Amino acid sequence: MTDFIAKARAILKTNDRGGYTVPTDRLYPFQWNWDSAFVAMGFAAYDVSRAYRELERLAEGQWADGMIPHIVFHAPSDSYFPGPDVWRTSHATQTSGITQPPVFGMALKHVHDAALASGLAEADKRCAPLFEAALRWHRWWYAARDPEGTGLVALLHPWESGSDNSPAWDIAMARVPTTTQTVVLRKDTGHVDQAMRPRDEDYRRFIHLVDIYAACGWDPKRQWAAAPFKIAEVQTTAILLKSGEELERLADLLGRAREADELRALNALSRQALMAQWRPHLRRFVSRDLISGQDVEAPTQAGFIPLLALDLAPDLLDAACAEMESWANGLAVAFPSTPRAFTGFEAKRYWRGPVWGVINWLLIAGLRRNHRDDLAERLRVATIQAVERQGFAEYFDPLTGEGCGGLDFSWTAAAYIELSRNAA
Ligand code: 9WN
Repeated sequence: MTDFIAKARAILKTNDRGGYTVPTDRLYPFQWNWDSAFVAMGFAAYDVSRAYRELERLAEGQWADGMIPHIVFHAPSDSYFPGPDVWRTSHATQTSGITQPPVFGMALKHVHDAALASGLAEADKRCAPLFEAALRWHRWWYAARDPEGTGLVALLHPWESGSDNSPAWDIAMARVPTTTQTVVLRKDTGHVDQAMRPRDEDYRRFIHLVDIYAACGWDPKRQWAAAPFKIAEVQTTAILLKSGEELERLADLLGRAREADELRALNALSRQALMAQWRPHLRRFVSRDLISGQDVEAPTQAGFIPLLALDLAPDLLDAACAEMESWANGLAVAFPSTPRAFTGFEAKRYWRGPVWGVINWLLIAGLRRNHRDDLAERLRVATIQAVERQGFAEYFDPLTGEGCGGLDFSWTAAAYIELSRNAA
């Protein structure tokens, strides 16, 4: 084992709070949804039982309607805002009221494959209830976030994207008032430099949305009707589709023929809908703002995440890869969450330019699926080197390579473990 792998495992151990892993100490003191899915895949490399446990603890937060929330507040902490008192939800274990990208299905298949390969006797027994949880969550996505059956799922809050202050939301969020009923008492800027974080104005809008949805009693139908922010989103749909494909395979493995058929139909619908979001003149996929009816044209990494779940025709693939190359060229480290030529680019401000290990992980998987191993390998090596030079930072400045945000970050550790064992 190299020193870096040992350090990555030590970070996951330090951030363990009893079968679940916090993203990092103090800044994020609870269990986050997609962070835990990536972490479970990291654990799968050396401790499959712990990997299942990460997903089991996340599923404890699942609501009766099937949603798996973006935060599960297993134990109290006063170092994060907004806490449970702001969310005002009613699940037995305290949780937030919104969701996050559904990496869970991908993670479950990954963990289960590792469990079978290692001969874990209880593999099927551990997998079955998690498959059930994932399936219920996927049904929730299609029912609650695509009530018209378009195949694209919508987000009602930027935090649901996992890319909170992405330029993709600028136009839609400008319509959301900055007034709040809840007092905004930020804690994040007490942990890291405020120049790396979303702005105060962003936070007031984030909380304005929370107030609206809390007033709807977190009922999906009422929220859908009241939402001033509603984006049919390609990154989330691509992740849902990729997870849906993996769940389809798991259903076959577990002998669940009816569920396999159900997933096949949902996947086919999303595949077609996602493909329709390709824009040749932009050489990438775009989301749709359901309030204005307009394409979301701001350039972000989300435009390439559909490679994860689609097999692109050669001309589209050439165009997408050429566009990706043009964003990556000349940077200290790729892949940027926004290209530096874009006016909204900020090298250190969270999702407005920086490089994220888990985004690279998804892009690498998408490029490999589409047989672009060269570009995939360059991104893989870039990610590994960024960590080896700067440590397990939350994210990296694409211009300088500097590690930014929180330190000793769980998903960066998981990405390192996965990418360092997984050369093309
Ligand atoms: C809000 C934990 C999470 C990630 C998100 C990232 C950030 C939270 C915040 O941290 O979001 O969910 O308070 O900024 O944007 O992707 O899951 O690491």
